[in-house]
Amino acid sequence: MEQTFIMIKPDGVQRGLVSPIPRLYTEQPLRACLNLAIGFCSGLLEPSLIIGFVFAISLLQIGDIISRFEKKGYYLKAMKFMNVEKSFAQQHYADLSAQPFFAKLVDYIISGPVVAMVWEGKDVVLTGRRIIGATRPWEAAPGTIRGDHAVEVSRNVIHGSDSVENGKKEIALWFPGGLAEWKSNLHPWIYE
Ligand code: DAT
Ligand code: MG
Repeated sequence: MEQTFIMIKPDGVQRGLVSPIPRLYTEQPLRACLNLAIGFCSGLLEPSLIIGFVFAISLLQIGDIISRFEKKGYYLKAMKFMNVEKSFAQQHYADLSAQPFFAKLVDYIISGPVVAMVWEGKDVVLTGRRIIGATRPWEAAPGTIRGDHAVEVSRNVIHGSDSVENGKKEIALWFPGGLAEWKSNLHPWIYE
């Protein structure tokens, strides 16, 4: 199965497209209240349940961007939340070093933390690019991440490898320690 490198860029992080709990409260207030009530009642019976409960809802609501890949049927193989050094950003975007926007692009990528991930699945490189949408957000179809969440090409929320070959290079660069070994129990329900 194919693997791709996906990165939520600093604007995606700052705009809360990753963070789970605030979205639950702003978009599904009734469900959030119900969850809180259940959590409170269980906490009365057993205080340690409150902590387990908060942890459980944060796992259930794993964020808009991440859940698009997960719902599609792809498997998370690695994820880290990190700040990037300038030289590292230059290395990641080395293919674009001759472009006039290169310096600006590098400054933007190091302007705040990013979420770096590896996703695995059938045709995940190409399909991942389709989920992300066109580079220029005004050309990205509604329903894609950039189509739904971005306006400017220089603030387009997310990166995805553009070929299997580049995916391998990017995964090696960002996750030199290797990936998680696991197989989802849903696998036979998603893949033939
Ligand atoms: P993609 O991220 O869709 O693979 P790319 O590899 O051509 O696109 O460019 C990398 C990033 O560089 C892109 O996501 C946003 C930025 N970028 C591309 N074209 C740009 C432009 N004309 N002005 C400013 N930033 C640009
Ligand atoms: Mg690219």
